[in-house]
Amino acid sequence: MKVTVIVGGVGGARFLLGVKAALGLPPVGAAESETKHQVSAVVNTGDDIWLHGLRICPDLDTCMYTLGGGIDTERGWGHANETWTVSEELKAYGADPDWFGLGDKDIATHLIRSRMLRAGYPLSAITEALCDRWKPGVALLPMSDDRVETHVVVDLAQSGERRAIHFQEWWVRHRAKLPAHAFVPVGAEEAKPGPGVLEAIAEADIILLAPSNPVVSIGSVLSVPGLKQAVRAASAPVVGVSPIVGGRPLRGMADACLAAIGVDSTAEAVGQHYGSRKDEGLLDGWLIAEGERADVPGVEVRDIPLIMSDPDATAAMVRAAFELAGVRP
Ligand code: FO1
Repeated sequence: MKVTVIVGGVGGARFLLGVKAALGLPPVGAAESETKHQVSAVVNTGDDIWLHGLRICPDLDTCMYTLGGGIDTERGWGHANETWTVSEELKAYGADPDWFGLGDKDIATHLIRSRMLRAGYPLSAITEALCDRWKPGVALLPMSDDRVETHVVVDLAQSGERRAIHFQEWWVRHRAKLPAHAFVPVGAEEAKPGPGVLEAIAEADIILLAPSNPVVSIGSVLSVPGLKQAVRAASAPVVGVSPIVGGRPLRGMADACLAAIGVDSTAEAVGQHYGSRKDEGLLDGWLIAEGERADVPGVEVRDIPLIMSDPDATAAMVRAAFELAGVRP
């Protein structure tokens, strides 16, 4: 069975562990024997940033480390057993910015990626090369090989002037506490879908929207021209998983992002935001948390336990999505 998942960072990576488990694949690492299942993840690259001369791709790296067994499970990003010597040295030099934590092991990934980018390799080929080591068991497809960076329009506290800052500065330096007026995927208009992305969507037996940030992750992926249309035109059923439980995101700050675009932090509001494929939207099915209700016209809604406490719990969510879509692995 071909499963294609639209994902962002931490939540998306955890969800992919469950997708693999639901298909009887080892959540971490690649399947030993031949498998009849193919999982493709279309990964958000709007969070990517150049820092200290290195290209950082948080969502791709979070998926790669999580599925390859190298993630720091506490933080949800970066390497396990990380050290911060280089970051401390950079701080000693007063090298800006000092608010983004770069672990020593993580820097090796960025050095390889930056060297290959400078040698002219596209991000998709670089990701494939990095995955040769990590063997995530999922095809990690950057949403685009072209540069798309999410910028956030905020009022700077001191002067009150309205400025666009990089998403990472808003997210990490300001902890998303600066009220955001808009999210702008800079470069999206000229971006083309990454290699394999349109095929993964067209050939899927089921398309899943991971419980990632609807605005800066799922929204960013679908800001690449042609991707939303591809999902809407796909023959596969499209099932989304709500990232909001009990009116709050389980992780991250999706509520701050949703507020900025005038969408309530409820499973119902996010489901309506994605919309039904029968209208102009994306969804055929929408999974929300047990006991909750959501009226999403034209979309079949089911409530199930949505806590991704471990790959098996997440696999139960994925199996519920398969059932809702009427597909069988
Ligand atoms: N998130 C933080 O809150 N603080 C950090 O210092 C930080 C560093 C970092 C380094 C590499 C990386 O791949 C991710 C990192 N993140 C950090 C997480 C990142 O900001 C978010 O995971 C995504 O951009 C949002 O999904």
